Amino acid sequence: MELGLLCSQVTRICKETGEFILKEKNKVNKEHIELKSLNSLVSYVDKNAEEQLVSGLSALLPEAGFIAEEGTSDKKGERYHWVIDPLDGTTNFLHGIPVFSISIGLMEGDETVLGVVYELGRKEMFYAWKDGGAYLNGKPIKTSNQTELKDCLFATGFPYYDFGRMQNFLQLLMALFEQSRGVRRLGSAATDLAYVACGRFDGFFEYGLSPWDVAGGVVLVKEAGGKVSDFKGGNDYIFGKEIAVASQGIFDTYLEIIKDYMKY
Ligand code: 2AM
Ligand code: CA
Repeated sequence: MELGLLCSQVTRICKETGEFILKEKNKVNKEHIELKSLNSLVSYVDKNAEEQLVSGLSALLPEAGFIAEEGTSDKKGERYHWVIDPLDGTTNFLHGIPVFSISIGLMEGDETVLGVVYELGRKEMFYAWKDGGAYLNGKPIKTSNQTELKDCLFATGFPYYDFGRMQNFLQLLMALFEQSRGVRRLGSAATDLAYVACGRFDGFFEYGLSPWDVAGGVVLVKEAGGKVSDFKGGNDYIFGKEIAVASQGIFDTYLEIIKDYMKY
């Protein structure tokens, strides 16, 4: 399969759905908000956007299955699966905060081979495919070349349902506050990963995430030269609900700190 060509078709589909989401931004109001589970908001915008994406992607690669946040399709594929978050950063979207993305990953077996993150607040299209490099709006991107923690800016997401590990998480944050340039919390994991890929952030970590929050972004980070793992240093970061990514030059030091505080 020609992944580069497929990737450009996926970005076209994302652009169309992105226009729909942005058009609805000014219409959606508190009455449209539904609660899926504790703190987990959704509206008709997420659902309609996902239907559009599933229909566009089905036409591109009919044999592929889906793992999609809003459950539009749970079709099983033999070899390929699209992993879709139609709106990553829904809470931002519904509160009028401008960081939210469409995130799409393609898995071939256990491997993520194509990723697109379209950040709608700034209309930035990030995309990458296996062995093809990573790009932002047509230009190649690379992770940062930092080698010292004190020069690094990190991103994370705050726990919103699994509060059992909160003390470890807060102590990890305190250690990073002291040793780095700072920590940001944008509210969209897909965007955080894209920002690591283009060198704006030097690293990102979060626990409690779902496959659709990270599948697209990890391809960006890897193809931009960064490293990706779970908190133990293993490969269970798509379905394992724990992810740590960073530029090559600081990854090992950074992962040791995460392991230390998260007790691995
Ligand atoms: P979502 O907007 O698609 O739900 C931010 O920490 C990351 O966690 C986002 O990728 C967000 O994806 C996900 N997330 C899911 N539910 C969340 C919630 N209730 N609050 C904050 N983030 C949530
Ligand atoms: Ca979502």
